[in-house]
Amino acid sequence: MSIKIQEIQDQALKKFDSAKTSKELYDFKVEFLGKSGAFTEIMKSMKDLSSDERPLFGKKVNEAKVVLEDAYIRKERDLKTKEINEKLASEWLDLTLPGPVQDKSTQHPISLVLNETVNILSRLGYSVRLGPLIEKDFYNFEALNIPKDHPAREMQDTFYVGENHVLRTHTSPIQIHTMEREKPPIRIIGPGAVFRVDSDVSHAPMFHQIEALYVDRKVSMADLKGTIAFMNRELFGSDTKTRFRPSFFPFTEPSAEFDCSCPFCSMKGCRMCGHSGWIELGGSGLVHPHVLKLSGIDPMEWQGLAFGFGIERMSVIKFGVDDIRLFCENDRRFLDQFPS
Ligand code: 2NM
Repeated sequence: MSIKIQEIQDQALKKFDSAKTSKELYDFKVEFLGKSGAFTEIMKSMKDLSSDERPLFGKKVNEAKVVLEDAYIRKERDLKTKEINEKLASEWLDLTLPGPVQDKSTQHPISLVLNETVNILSRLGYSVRLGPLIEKDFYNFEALNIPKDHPAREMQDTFYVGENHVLRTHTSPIQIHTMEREKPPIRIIGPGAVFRVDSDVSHAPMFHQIEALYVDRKVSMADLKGTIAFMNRELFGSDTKTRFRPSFFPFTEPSAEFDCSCPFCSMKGCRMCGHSGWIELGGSGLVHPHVLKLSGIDPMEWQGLAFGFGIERMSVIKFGVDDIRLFCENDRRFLDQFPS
């Protein structure tokens, strides 16, 4: 019987030794040491032995198993090492290759000008109010003293939404809503998208505006000029000059358009300023007493200043953009040139 054990052990050791892969080795292990392997079979023959032969037989089988387990572990370690070395020799990684490129995000030039203006005016006590894009005729025109026969009300200039509603043509309705809802003193900025039937190289049907409103006792043109001059210096540099030209708007009296000294040529005259040294920025004025009254504010007690400008135009001036269509095309070659 012990000869049989020795035979199986030798056979197993020979097979283990001949294994070329760890998979093959494992299959041989199962063949001898597995549940229905050679040793399990031989253990079954124990029942044919006499009771004094059995302990010795059991001992021999266990010894043979230990020898094989040990041989298996050593052979497996050799094969695994060999396999890893072969893999290392045949495969390689180029650790000098660049990693995957992470797209960097940037702020849209409209957001940059909007955020900067909000930051500047917030230091003067202004806070932001928003409003709907679709407005009643009353808030977009009537409350702003724009008469029924005013050309801005024509279908050719304004997008109508049914009989009594329009896509807002300016952000002034935000100021009207605020004056109706809040008590003076009021110091607010209304930024947002506005819509006009207009489309050519320098006009888009949707663009963005910022309008500011300050209602308090004894607000004057001096406050208006100081506020706008400060904003322009902060936006374009401390040596920027501001100029006011008399103008007309139905919702302000008096009204003035405002310019800044040309930041491109320091007023020497260039293509950007049409060789005048000045660049037109926006409109302004003292809120018309009739507009205050319509919004529930007593013009004998309170006065208001208001001003507004187009954000695209401000962005064109600040960044030297030469085509306003770039603002809504989402071309990364354009957008990537702005800071994040
Ligand atoms: C401008 C120019 C001048 C303005 C007036 C008002 C309101 F509602 F208070 F009357 N909001 N915005 C205003 C005045 C806007 O933008 C070119």
